[in-house]
Amino acid sequence: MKQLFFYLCLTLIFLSGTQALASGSKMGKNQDGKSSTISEIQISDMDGNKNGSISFEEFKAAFPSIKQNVFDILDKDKDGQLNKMEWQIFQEMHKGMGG
Ligand SMILES: [Ca+2]
Ligand SMILES: [Ca+2]
Repeated sequence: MKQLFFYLCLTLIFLSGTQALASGSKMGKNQDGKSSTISEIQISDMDGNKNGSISFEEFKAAFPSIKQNVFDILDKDKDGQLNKMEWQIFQEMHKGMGG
């Protein structure tokens, strides 16, 4: 259950991170104060060099408060990039927590 707690912490980090992403006007639909949810964010929204995966630098650009160890947890195969599948795993996890 320790891991579950950790993912809850992750969600809090992400929720504060999505505010930054939304205010970057990329999403352009949060004028009424509604925040973007994790499940609405696509790889392509973060993929600065359009190679189909997210480096830590790209990830941090979208979520300035993110830490390397958080990225490492999401990076299941440890190749230093988040691919679509790894991102979807996190999105599913997030949905499972009622977010
Ligand atoms: Ca990339
Ligand atoms: Ca990976």
